[in-house]
Parts: sequence; structure tokens; C-alpha cells
Amino acid sequence: MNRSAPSRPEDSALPYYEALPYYEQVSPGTGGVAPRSWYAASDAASLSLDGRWRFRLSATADAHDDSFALPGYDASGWPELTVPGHWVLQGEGAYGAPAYTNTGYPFPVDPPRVPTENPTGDHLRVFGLPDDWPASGASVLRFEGVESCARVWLNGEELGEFKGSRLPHEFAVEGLLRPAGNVLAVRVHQWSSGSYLEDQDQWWLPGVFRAVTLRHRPDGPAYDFFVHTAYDHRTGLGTLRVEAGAGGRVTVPELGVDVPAGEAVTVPVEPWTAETPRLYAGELATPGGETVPFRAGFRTVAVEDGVLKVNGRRILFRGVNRHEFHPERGRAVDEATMRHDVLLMKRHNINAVRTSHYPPHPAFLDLCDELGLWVIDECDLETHGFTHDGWRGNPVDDERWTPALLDRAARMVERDKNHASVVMWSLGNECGTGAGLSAMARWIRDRDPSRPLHYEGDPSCADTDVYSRMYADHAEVERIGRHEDDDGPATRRQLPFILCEYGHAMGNGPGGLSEYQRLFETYERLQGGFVWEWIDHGIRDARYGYAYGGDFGEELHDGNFVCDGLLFPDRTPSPGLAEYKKVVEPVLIEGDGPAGTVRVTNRHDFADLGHLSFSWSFEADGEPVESGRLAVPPLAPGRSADVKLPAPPDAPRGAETGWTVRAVLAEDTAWADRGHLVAWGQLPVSGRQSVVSASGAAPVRGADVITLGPAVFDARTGDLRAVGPVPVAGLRLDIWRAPTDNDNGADWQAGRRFGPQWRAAGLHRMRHRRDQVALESDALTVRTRVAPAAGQFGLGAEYRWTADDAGRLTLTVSVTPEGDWRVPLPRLGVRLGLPSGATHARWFGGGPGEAYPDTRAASLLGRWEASVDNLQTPYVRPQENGARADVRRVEIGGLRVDGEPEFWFTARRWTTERLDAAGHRTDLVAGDTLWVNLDHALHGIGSQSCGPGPLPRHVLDVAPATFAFTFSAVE
Ligand code: IPT
Repeated sequence: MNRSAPSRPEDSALPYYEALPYYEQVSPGTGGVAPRSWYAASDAASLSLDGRWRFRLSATADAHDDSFALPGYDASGWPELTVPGHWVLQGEGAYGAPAYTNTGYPFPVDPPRVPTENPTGDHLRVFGLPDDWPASGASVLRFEGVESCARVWLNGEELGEFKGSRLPHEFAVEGLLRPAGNVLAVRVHQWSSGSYLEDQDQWWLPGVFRAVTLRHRPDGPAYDFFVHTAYDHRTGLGTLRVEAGAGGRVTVPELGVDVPAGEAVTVPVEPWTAETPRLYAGELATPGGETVPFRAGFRTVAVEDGVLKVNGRRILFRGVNRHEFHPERGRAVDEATMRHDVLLMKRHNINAVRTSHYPPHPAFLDLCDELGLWVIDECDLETHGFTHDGWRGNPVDDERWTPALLDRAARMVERDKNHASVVMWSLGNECGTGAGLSAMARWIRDRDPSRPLHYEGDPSCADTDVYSRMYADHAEVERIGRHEDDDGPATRRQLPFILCEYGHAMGNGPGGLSEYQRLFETYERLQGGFVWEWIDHGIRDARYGYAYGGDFGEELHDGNFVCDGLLFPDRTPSPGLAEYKKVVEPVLIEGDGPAGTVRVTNRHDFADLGHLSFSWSFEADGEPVESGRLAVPPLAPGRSADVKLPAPPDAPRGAETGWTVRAVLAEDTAWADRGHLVAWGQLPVSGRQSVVSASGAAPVRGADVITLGPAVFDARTGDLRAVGPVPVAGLRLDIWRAPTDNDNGADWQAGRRFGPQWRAAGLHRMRHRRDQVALESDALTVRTRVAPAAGQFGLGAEYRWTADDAGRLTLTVSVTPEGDWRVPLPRLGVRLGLPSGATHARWFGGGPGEAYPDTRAASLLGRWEASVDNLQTPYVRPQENGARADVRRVEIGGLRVDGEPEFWFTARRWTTERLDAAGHRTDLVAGDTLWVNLDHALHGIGSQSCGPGPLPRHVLDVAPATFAFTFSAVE
């Protein structure tokens, strides 16, 4: 472990770059030791250097000389900051601010040059060695992640510099350490040549954001080791071979293994899979006396006959893309948060992670090994911004950058090679194509032939083992499933297919997941996908609640495109995650309710159903009548069984009845407790009886009002004023919704982006013309025409009111389109205002959460209640939200509404117009009216903020419609 000399500009072999400072040179760095695997738990001495460091921020890279790195430098006047951390998220604004761009580089593109304005953070830490620090042996100083370029000195001696932000870098420091008063100085530049390779869609967050450690290396160290495992599903035998540079002995007590390093041993084992993450604890004892623990998971990954298989079986990715994010700490994510992420994923039936778009903190992969997730480990590489000029100057197609690319590939593979969970390497994201990528692929294949390669950006798939795409629509995915993708080379048609990104979870949505899942389950070639993305990257902020792009005054930014996750920034699951959990559930429960049979299908790839217990419940009008256990055989993966339900219990006459069958964990697991709900299905038995319209009462005209049964109307306008004691305001036809991010669509999207089209058509400013208020013997009828200024199209809307003498009032709405409509409707229903004292809703319908026509898989028919506040889904950028599906009846604010047919129910303390105008959660302020929407139909959600819009059947086309609500006052 000799230190090589740190680089000097004149070391560069590249004439053009010769005169450039180290941070602009394309070279990956100098002075460090070769990359190697991460192992946190060797028994060699180790000292964490995390904590409070002295810090000085400069506006440019060369504002100060190196004297701060010299022992004796007086930094006592410098403030302190926390390492790991990003300086822009510390110091309450004193250290600059985060900046968000999706693809555009936030500086002029002139690789490898960076701006003169290059925020530079000098970090200083003085430390002593623990008393028991071994006197002999070597030591290394290890950085797990620094964005984007660091230069390091120890006790005044320059160790070198590096780039590659989310990759580890180590320096040998023997001969430099003292028992006390060691001065570690780290100069970090926000911008470097490396920034051109790190154009991921996320905040730009400079700093030492992962751990810094000093590690002792005993004599004769196992410098590196490689745990090779394989599993033969035909024989049930696993093979282990631990390669260790310095030799040593390998033991796995549980398997009776005790062999020299380098020797292969084959023994009967239980295999590792994401569903059954069986790990065997082993140790490597080095000749130098160090003991290095490892965990071996036995599995074999292969592409065979065009199918990606693990241990001989096709697997199906039910995945997510995970960026590292914490709303206060950015990418400095602690282990508790990582564990929280993995637990949430497991509890939501997610089985795979693509580490978009860089290797995560290494401890995250330990958790994936332990708890069971398939991982596509992606290199820290993206040059997306070059696409704006036709990929001109793309570093991955310029051989001068190839050493930097190879360095990144090696740092990823060497660090992460011993993780059972890592089943594929990914070259990076959105880099176009180029020889540099091919060079990376060759290097990786040579170093680790045991894992297939992934890269999405090259449609020829020249360097990859799977065909991967992002955001392809359902029709195209189906064509690919049928091997009909003739827009690429024939060789590609032989490859398995994955959607490395789909289901863009920005704001309300994503819609259409169920339909994708059906395709994955139908076509062998389609091996699932990874929803984009796991968490909203909203930064906690007093003004906005959560800040997104532009909120820090960035001159260039991409707004709330950074908030497109299944979790809100504080890790509260959004309705999208509940939907995904249901869509990818590993057990399918369906059947014939009236016949009393339930068909259970095991959709696991490896596990049988022995770990689940099943129960039934019989409901009448949403109320459980009886429940019991259901004996389901421990079906093998892929198997189904028809199971007989008991005789249906008695239910009130005329009640709507049905079975709910649930599968829950039979025992505690490492990721959830016994009883945790995994899958469910509902089997209707007897259908809903239609609501009989109130009739018989006659309207009575008074001086100012008309009364009809329990209702009072304005005599002049025909507007409803009250139902019994409940005042009602502003009841009228409503077609507007605050466009969702998916309604608005991405600006590069061709096709129909309905949000902007709706607004252009004026659907947010419909005018209601009153044509007639007619009294009949048994009804009050109000005829209107609803249309926007400047438009020659509109909706005829007739409100027909009838009532009985028992306090029931029925509104029948008939809608007749007029003129030439060129856009679908956002919604079709009525809205009305109730006094703001109404705080609670109870309903019989779908719940507990939000649902829309193409996001309703998780909506469970039952009796639900929620406060009005909890009916809101707090999207970081406010937008349409909170609808409940299939509602038969709802009680709110003393009013009961029964729908014929079922309807969608929404209630909020602000108008749709206010919701539409809001930019952040903090813009939503409760008014003095509770606004309730009762919708006959809603337009779908889709995924057009990056992917396809709603499928045609979820588009709310303009057509004649009739629907009715029956109102009555309740206690
Ligand atoms: C795709 C990117 O790979 C991902 O990083 C993210 O930006 C996502 O889109 C959108 O949120 S690239 C897109 C142009 C298809």
C-alpha cells in the first residue's frame, strides 16, 4: 500500500487539459489505493471521524492557499459543521443553497471546465488515536462519499485528490499518524470534471456526505476479498470460494466449511433469494491475524433462453428506483433511515431496487442482503445534459474520459461484489451511447462474470444482457412481450425485458400500474419493472413545508419534478405506494362469491404459501357479519387452488353482501410482525339494490323560497339552500379539477397533455347560465347551460329535484353535451358547500385511501371514516387529490348522501380553484366552507408527467349522462 505521488497538472497526458487544475482534469484522481470491497466489521481497529468539523466556505476554488492544512493552523474562528453532511443544508443559509435541475447542467457545458464560481468547502478535523490503536501495521483513511471532488491532507502532507461522489476512496497513511493532534484537512469543490458524469435528476448537494473512517490494517492484510457463491437448483448444492489476495482460512461453521482461501467447496445449502434471504455467516482469517466476517448468500443469476433466472427460475421484479434522500440531510442518509426504507419496501410487497443512479451507501446493501431485495446496482454515471445538443461532446464517447469511467466501474464492483442481493450491475443512467460504456462493460464482465449487465440508454443492447426501457407505454410493452419489437437488432429480441423506470409517481398517481402488471404476468419475457421513484426529494422548509426546484432562487431549475416518489419527503406512504402494494401482491385472491369458492394463486417466485395464514370475513353493507380462518394449502410458487368458503352467514334482507379474504404473515418475520397484511381479495355475493328516488312530495312556492320535502330553495334562482337543518351553498355541476402533475404532462411530451388543453379550453372558468326554474306537481326542475367564455361548446345541465315526506330529497342531474368538445372532462359531478363545522366523514364505499379510475386497485369496499383533514393527500405541490371510489353513501356535516349509481366523494376546506392556485402545502388555508364533490365520473390519472397518459378506457370522454343523489339530514 504505497502512496503514489499526488497529481500535479503537468502529470496529465492530455495536452489540451494540461494546464488545468486537478478538479478540472478528467483523471479520476491520484494518490489513492486500489478499490476493494466494503466490510464494516473486520476486527481490525477502526476510528470514525464523523462528527463536528471546522468549516470554511469560499466562493471559488482558489480563494485560499493550502496553509489551512498545515498543523498549527488556527481554525478556532471557523464555525463547525456536521460530517457526514452537505454544507448547503447546514448553517441556515449561510453556506449557499441546494439547487435542482433534472437534465440541464447548472453551468455552461464546456467539458471538463467548470465555472470560476465554484463553492469550495475547507473541512478540518483534529483527532487523536485511541490508546489501544496498534503500534504496528498500516492504516487507511476511507471516504465513503464526497461530492464532487476532494483534495486531502493529513498532518500537512498531501495525500491526493479524487472524484466520483458516491463511490469510496481510500488513502494509505502509514508513517503519517501521531498518537494525538492529527490534522485531517479536506478541500471539497462543488464543481469538477466529475460533475459532468453526475448529471442525475436530483438536487446538487456538495459536501462530505458519507462517513470518513480511519482503518487499521494489520500486518499481511487481506487487502481485498471476493466471496464467490453459486447455487445449483438441480442438486441443492452451493459452492463457495473466497478469493483473498493475501490468502488465509475460510470458515462457515454452520456448513462445516473450513478451507484455505481460494479453494472452492460445494455443500448442501438453502439458497438465497429476495423472498428467502438465507445468509450463512462466515469468516476469513488472514495470515496477519485479522478476522473478517462475511455473509454468504448462495444464488446463481443467469440469462437462459431469453429469460433472467435466479436459481433456475424466472424472477419478476416488483421494483422501485431509490435515490438516497432525507428531507433535512439530503443524501447523508443514516442507517436507521435506510432500514426504514427497506422495511417499508418489504411491507409493501416490493422485491427489488434499482439504486438510481449511483451505488447507495454500502450499509443499504447489507440490509438488502439481510431482509431480501433484488438489487440492480447502478454506477455513479449520468451525462444526460449532453442530450440537449445531440449528445455532442458526450464524455462516454470520448476516450479521454474512459479512465474516469473505468475507475467508477471498478469502485462500484469492487465495493459491492460481496452482496448476495446485487444481481445485476448497471453501467449508469442516461448517458447515450459510446465506447466508454463498452469499455466499462468489458471490464465488469471480466471482473465479475457472475452477474448480468444492465444499461438502458443503448437501444442496440450491444453491451447488456437485458433489454431495458423506461416509460414505454402498455401497447409497446405488450409488443415487446410478444417479441415483436422489430425496431432494434434481432439479437435484442432474444433478451429478457425490464422497465427500469415506469409508473412516474409524481404527485397524484401513478395510474395504469395494474395494466402493466397484467402484461408482466402474461408474457414470460416481461420481467417486471421499477417504479420511478421511491421518495419525493422535497427539502423541509419553513416557508413552503417542503421546497422543490426554484424555491432557493435557482436561475435554472425543474420545479417539482424532483418530487415524484411513492413516499412523501417525510417517508409517509402516498396513495401510490398503497396502490403498488396491492398491484404487486404475491398472492392472487379471486373467485366466485355466490358459489362460495375462492381461488388462491401463489405468485411468489420461490416461496410457498406456508408463511401466510388466510382468513375470510363476510360483510353485509360493508359491516362484517362473521369471520373465520381459511385453510389454504401451502401452495408452491405458481400454483393455484380452489378453496371452499363456509356457508354464507345470515345477512339482513336486501343487504349488499360479499366476502373479503385476506392473507397475512403467519409468524413474525425480520421485516414485519405476524398478522401483517400481504394480500386480499373481495368476492361480491349479492349486489347492491338501487336507491329509490324520493318522490311524492309537492314543491311549495313561498315569497322568497320554494320548499320541497326537507329542502329549501331560493325561489328566484332555484338554488338549494338547506336540507332540513343543514345549510347548503353553491350546489352546481362541476367539471374542474386542479390539474395533477400527470394531467399537466412533461413539457417534452408529445401527444395529448390534458391539463394545458383543459385550461386552454377554459374548463377552469365555466359559467353557469340559468335558463329555467320550473315547478311541477312533484318536482322542481332547474335548467342551465354550463360553458366557458369564448367557447362554442358547453353542457346542458338539468337539475331535477324530488322529495318524499320522510325527509329524503333526490337530485337527478342530466347532462347533455352541446357543440364540438375536443377535450375530455376532468370530472363530472356536483359540488356543494357545507358549514365549516363539518369535520368528519363516514362512508360506505372504497377506502381507506384515495382512488381514481386507474389507481383504484387498493380501494377496499367497506365502512370507513376519516376527518376532513385526513381525507386530503398532501402532495408537495398541491393538486387534485383525495377522491374515494365506489361510494354508496356518505355522511358529512349532518347530511347523508346516497348515490345512484355509486359515486366518487371528495371533501376539502378550500375550493378547487384555491387548490389549483397553490404552489406549496403552506398555500392551502382553510376557508369558512367545506367543499364537497360528489362525482359521477373522474378522468384517469396516467403517468404522463414522464410516461404515457391514462389508457383510453380511463379517459373521461364527453357524453350524455344521468346520475342521482338522495340527500337527507342525519343526527
Ligand atoms: C428519467 C431519468 O432516468 C430519471 O433519472 C428521472 O429523471 C426520470 O426520468 C423522471 O423523473 S429520464 C426521462 C427523460 C425519461
